Amino acid sequence: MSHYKSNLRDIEFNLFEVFGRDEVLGKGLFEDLDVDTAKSILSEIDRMAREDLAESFADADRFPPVYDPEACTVTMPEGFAKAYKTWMDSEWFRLQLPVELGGQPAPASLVWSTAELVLGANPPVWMYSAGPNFGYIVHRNGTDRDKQIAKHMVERHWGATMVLTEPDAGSDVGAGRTKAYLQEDGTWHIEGVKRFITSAEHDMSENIIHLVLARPVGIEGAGGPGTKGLSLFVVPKYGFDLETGELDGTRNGAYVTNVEKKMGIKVSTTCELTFGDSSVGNGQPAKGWLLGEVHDGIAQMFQVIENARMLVGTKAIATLSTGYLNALDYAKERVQGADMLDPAKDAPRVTITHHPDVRRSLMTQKSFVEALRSLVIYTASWQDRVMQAEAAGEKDKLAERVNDLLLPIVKGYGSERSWVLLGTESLQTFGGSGFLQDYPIEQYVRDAKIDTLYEGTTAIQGQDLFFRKIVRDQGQAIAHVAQEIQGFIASEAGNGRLKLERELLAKGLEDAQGILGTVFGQIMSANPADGGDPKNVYKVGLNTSRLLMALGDVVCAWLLLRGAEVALAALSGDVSESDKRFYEGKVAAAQFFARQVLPKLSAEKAIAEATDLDVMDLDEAAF
Ligand code: ST9
Ligand code: FAD
Repeated sequence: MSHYKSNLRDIEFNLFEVFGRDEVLGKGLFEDLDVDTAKSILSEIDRMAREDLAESFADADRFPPVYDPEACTVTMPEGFAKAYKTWMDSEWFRLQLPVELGGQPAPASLVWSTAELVLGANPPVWMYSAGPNFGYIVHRNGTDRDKQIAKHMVERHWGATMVLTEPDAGSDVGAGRTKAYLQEDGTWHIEGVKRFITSAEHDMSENIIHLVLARPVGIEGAGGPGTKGLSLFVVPKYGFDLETGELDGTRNGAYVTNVEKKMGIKVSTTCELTFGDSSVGNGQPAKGWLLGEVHDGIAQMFQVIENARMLVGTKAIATLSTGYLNALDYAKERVQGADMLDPAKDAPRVTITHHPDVRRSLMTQKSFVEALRSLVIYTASWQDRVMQAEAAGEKDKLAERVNDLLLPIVKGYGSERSWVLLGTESLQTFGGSGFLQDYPIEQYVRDAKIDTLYEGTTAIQGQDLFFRKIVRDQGQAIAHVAQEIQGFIASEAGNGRLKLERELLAKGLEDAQGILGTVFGQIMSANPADGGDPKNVYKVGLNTSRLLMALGDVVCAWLLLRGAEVALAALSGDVSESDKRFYEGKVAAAQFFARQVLPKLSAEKAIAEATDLDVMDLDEAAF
């Protein structure tokens, strides 16, 4: 039986009942994709995820890829390679590609909904299969030569990687030392060692294209310090004919010189990647092309990173969802103890769903899962607007700003909540059995921990949210979202049934705004030009992760309550028995979240306000 338990009903509820995605389907950019087609795509990918992609999930964890250090190659486990082939052969990746690259553009909201299904069933399938989508980045930023390469990446199903990290350059990408030397024929030779590179070696595609950040040497106006001095290079594993894409029999000097042994997602290879070392492999240089022939590497790479941050948040949430549904099934079967109402020693034993603490735990899981799913699809709905505007040759500035604001919340807040709840609630529901490999939960916990780390740790997401998405944005996106939430609070949403929850939301919003105001105050008080103390910037650093989590809680509560409003309206009409249960569950989850999560924000606000510099002044030796 499949480990993966999906929730297609809730995905469709968000898409069509809450966020009205039928409005974008069947017209304009998406005219070839109507609602029925979208639903049949979801249904087919749901089936494939549960039946075909999920099958090798545990096996590939127990028997991970095998690295051969002599040949610098990796042999993938058979079952996983089969799942990967199934997914690539289905060519659903074309939903993310433009027509000129052989794609069938679909709204981001639909794409990320399908992503949840694949990422819940077997996350590395989605990650390894990103080659054609990397091709889109190469196409979008490229010269005619690069566009030709992009075409091969799509049509020949080549793998691809994003290559930023080095031993001394993790969060601090700008500390990277890998260099690029221009050759007479216009190509570049890359030299350096990159670390932790996902999918950099495997045997599932005939070629792998590495998108590498490196610092050009001896070029005026490029190669300076920090991230701005980095350029983006397209570096293939194997040489190929530019016209046809046929491999030309040459092996480029980019070799995987180690594959890490990890806590989770073991089937996803995490590689040390060595470029142009004469003592490695065939000793040949690592030849590459400068993407678009412009030195704009970090901005180009962030186009990949934005997609990957959405991916990581969606992966985390997908895992929490299947974790919760597995826990729920277990709780409905597991008989242990008597009902609290029946203290007799020989009282009948009941399933653990009868125990209040188990119910609290299950509802905590359900409400967060459904909130986070809503957050992903809400964010993606803004991406739909960005896509539509771009297709019309315009820019939807507001949609771009709001999407930018929400991305660190999807990634940072989504991964933190998911990883913690998987351990403290989903695994806990199983009791000791959750610790065993008989159930998928222990693997979920191990596999989900990475989501708070890669693509920018949670600390980096918090800083990105405050400094870039709020301060630099001059508060425009956050003001828009706050205004939407205010509108909901002031409405009659729920027709009396959500009155208390709207009050709680109002207080939660006020507290989150209070935290934001406090952090603003701290940054203002750090300006020496106004007589401030520069050290006060530490106070900001002590609170950006708190702000990230607080805004996440408020946005999630609001989205759940919007869902509850829709559910209450549906319940006032004729609904089937299963829909009745579904909608009642939506209302219950929203009320629970508003009542149990939002009141904690007052404490967070008080803590933010009381921030001092004690922890920064303490001698390191005292820690
Ligand atoms: C990794 C991979 O961890 C993990 C899993 C991979 C899974 C497989 C991959 C599959 C992906 C599929 C993708 C397919 C693609 C499909 C696409 C389809 C459309 N937003 O603030 P500054 C830029 S990989 C946008 O001064 P510092 C911007 O250009 C490793 N841009 O930063 C800016 O210039 P300006 C991940 C942003 O102090 C410039 O950077 N590693 C943003 O120099 C400089 O900005 C990390 O994530 C943004 N939010 O550097 C590193 N932020 O200001 C984490 C910056 O003029 N560290 N830019 O606009 C950070 O993010 C740091 O904050 C830092 C700081 C490096 C940016
Ligand atoms: P560090 O940057 O050393 O961080 C250590 C700790 O310090 C963290 O808690 C961090 O939050 C904190 N910290 C660091 N700087 C600051 C700061 N300025 N303010 C506050 N706190 C800070 N990279 C790629 O380029 N491509 C990949 O495909 C890829 N895949 C990966 C796959 C895996 C399995 C792993 C583990 C990593 C992968 N990475 C990849 C690298 C990943 O993006 C980095 O690990 C991550 O960005 C953090 O860098 P680091 O590990 O060096 O930690």
